[in-house]
Amino acid sequence: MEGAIKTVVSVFLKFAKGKENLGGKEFQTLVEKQLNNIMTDAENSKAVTKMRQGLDENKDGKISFQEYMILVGELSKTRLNSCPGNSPYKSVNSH
Ligand SMILES: [Ca+2]
Repeated sequence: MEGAIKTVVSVFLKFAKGKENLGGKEFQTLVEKQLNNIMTDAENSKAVTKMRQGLDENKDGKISFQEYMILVGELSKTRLNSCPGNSPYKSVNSH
């Protein structure tokens, strides 16, 4: 658990390159490099742009750490739902 938190934080810092936000390009790179195993659309730049717009709560075109955490939470939920054997929850939106 501690390791996972450190990873989540260090990934953000690495791709934000010391800034407080991920720009569009940085976000795209992060998704491509880090999430291509769990996201089918990771290399589809249109899909990633759409996802970024959905996460961008204050509409400044950039992804803050807070907005990035929304993504991490959403992906964690998806992951939980995709493992019915390990999950105490029923998958509501399963395909
Ligand atoms: Ca934002």
